[in-house]
Amino acid sequence: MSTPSPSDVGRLVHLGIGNFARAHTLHATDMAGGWSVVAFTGRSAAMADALNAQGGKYGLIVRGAEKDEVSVIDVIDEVFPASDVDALVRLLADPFTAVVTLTITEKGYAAGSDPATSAPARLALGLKARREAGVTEQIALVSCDNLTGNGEVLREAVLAELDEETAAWFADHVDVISTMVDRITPSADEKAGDTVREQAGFEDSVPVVTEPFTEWVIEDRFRGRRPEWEKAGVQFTDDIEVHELRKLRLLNGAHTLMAYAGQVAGVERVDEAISHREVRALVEQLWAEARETLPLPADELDAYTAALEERFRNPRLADNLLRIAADGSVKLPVRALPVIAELGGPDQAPGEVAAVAAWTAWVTDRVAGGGEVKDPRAAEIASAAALEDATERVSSLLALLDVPAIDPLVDAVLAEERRLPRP
Ligand code: CS2
Repeated sequence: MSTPSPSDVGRLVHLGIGNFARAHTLHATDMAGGWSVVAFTGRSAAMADALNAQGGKYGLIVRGAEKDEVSVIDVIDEVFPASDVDALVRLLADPFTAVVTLTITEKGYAAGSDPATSAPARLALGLKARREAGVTEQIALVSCDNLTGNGEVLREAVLAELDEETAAWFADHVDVISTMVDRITPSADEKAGDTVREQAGFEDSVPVVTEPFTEWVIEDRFRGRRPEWEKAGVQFTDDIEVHELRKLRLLNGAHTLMAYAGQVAGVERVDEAISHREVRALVEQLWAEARETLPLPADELDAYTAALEERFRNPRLADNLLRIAADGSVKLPVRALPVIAELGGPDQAPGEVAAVAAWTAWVTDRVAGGGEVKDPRAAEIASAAALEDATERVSSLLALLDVPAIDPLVDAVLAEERRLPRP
């Protein structure tokens, strides 16, 4: 095992260049210095044209409770649309490429075998080409998505697409790394472009707005080269799981609860949801339950939730609940259902059940009102949510969560649905 030396440089390829990656992963890579970065878009290819037209640069607005700090980040060399599979294969077959980071969202890991639409399938093609090119240097695949054991999930997804020979080569040549990522990054507001122009003199068609807080904890098992992310305050650890669980269950769990319960109660933004007396009480309840499953000292958890509350209250961030409400069918199984199961069932976890009930209630209201539910299972959600009989409706919705049935969950969800605050 070779420890990366500070003089090591290489190319980092990033998959999924949305707002979050530009606020977090690539910003940290910029601060680490020295590396070349090539990025691929998520589903929207338009981001490639927009960023290439401005030389890969973008404005980053760090929006504190009191003021904005604007900088122009110049770390990306080139952006390709996700559909350019040849470009990715070429880059992975090049020994200079040593790291691939991914922000492809939770649903990106279950996207099937078609390289045109599945990042794991594209990576499998790239790794095959790397083996065939005789590259001996290790490459690291680094997952930056909100999943427990995101490295393991990525490893499984890529291995499932690999031919036998490349699968055998994989163990010696590929590291798959889990990480915990955190920086709340809302959709940019309409004035963000003006803010970047006024404060940094840069004309930007795709600016990023983010919060001051940022955290990245990475599993410490690279055999090959990697950016010196320590320079950006990144923490390396031998025990990634506890960091992932803390963040997913406390931050993302509360986010999911607020996204649905907040909208059902008639508010639109995170700062409004956390200030809503009854929604906030539900968040406190969910936190109390999630904490029971986390092997961390009480004072550390107190400090963490207090800091979360302050972040959620940031009055200038304007984080829309609708952003967080997307993809509930893949978020709830990571954020809420494991806590219910670990605590021994719905009776032990009413706050977590409320998160699930807020989802079933919200999709039901939304479908009834003709609104869009953004979710990989949107069509099935729409038919389940329209069922007349409440028990059938809730059981059909829960069946979409792809987790083993928790027995009395349907009744518990129905009961919590009735208790949710309404306008
Ligand atoms: C949010 C996350 O979209 C969501 O579901 O919970 O994007 C959240 O803002 C980030 O994980 C914060 O680090």
